[in-house]
Amino acid sequence: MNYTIKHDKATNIHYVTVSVKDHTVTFVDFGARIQEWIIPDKQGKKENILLSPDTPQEILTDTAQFGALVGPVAGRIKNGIWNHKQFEKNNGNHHLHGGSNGWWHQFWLFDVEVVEESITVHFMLKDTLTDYPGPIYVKNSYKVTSDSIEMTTSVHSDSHTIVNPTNHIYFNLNGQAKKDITNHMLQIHSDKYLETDHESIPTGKLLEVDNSGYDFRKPRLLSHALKELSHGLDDAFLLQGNQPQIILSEPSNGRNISISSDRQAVVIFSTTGFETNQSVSGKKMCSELGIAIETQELPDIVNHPNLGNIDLEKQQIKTWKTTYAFSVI
Ligand code: G6D
Repeated sequence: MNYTIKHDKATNIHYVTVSVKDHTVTFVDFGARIQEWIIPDKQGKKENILLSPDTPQEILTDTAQFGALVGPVAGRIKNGIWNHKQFEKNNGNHHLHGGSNGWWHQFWLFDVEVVEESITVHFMLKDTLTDYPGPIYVKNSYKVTSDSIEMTTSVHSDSHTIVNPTNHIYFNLNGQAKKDITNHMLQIHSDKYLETDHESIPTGKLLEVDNSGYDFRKPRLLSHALKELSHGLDDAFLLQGNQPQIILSEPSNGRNISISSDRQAVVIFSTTGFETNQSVSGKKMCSELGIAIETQELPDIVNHPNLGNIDLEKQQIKTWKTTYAFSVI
């Protein structure tokens, strides 16, 4: 069990690499990112299972939030308006992922805590750069155990504001993004998904997954599922209590990720048709090279209060936990 810290002078980015038993995780202070996660396959071959921007400069200029802690509010806010306040319209006519100065695009402070069986990297941010009422104080901790990353996010503010963070982690269990994700199996314990319009804005209606292409209650091969869903997946599923709620696997190499969360929902983004100039894990980003799994409260919930709320009252503390566990079967 050990950790190292590397500093890239040109970008001022710090890489914190933590090794515990059979896996190694690298975090980055710009965006409080899970940058790389190296796990074995059933032959014992250790490879990176995330989409990871290849250079510090690519992290600095990233616009797809690879592995980043997104906030104050992940997802879209229709027309960027909340409580008569106009947020930045950085996605057409709407506000997305906390805006261009969101938490994913800020340098966080960090420290490392070593205890007998685990190493935790704590990231801390006092957010004064987004135009949300605040400042918002956020602590995002990643506890690396023998077989998991336990992410705990805690927020408070001296003002009444809104917060709905997520980690925008993109998986590719083939390792080093050597193939696309259509050979993966996906299971989601969810009976309902959120209807959206042509601009990916929620209508506020929760639809039954039963008899639809959104039914992942039993494990499904993504090559089949993504053929049924012509635009791929960029959708929020209401999570049930039984944990783990989301299981992603690559049967031929035995890699399996189970995700357990106390969050209300998960957004699954299959990156179908998502082409950017970015190079990730040694490849140019292309359609279905990775799958993002983003636990959070339902998107655009400020416009659908019947579905819940993401208000953070003055001096209120909110804390959430999502655990990413790996196994080899
Ligand atoms: C696209 O609609 C998708 C988002 O869900 C995703 O987070 C982003 O690309 C990176 O806007």
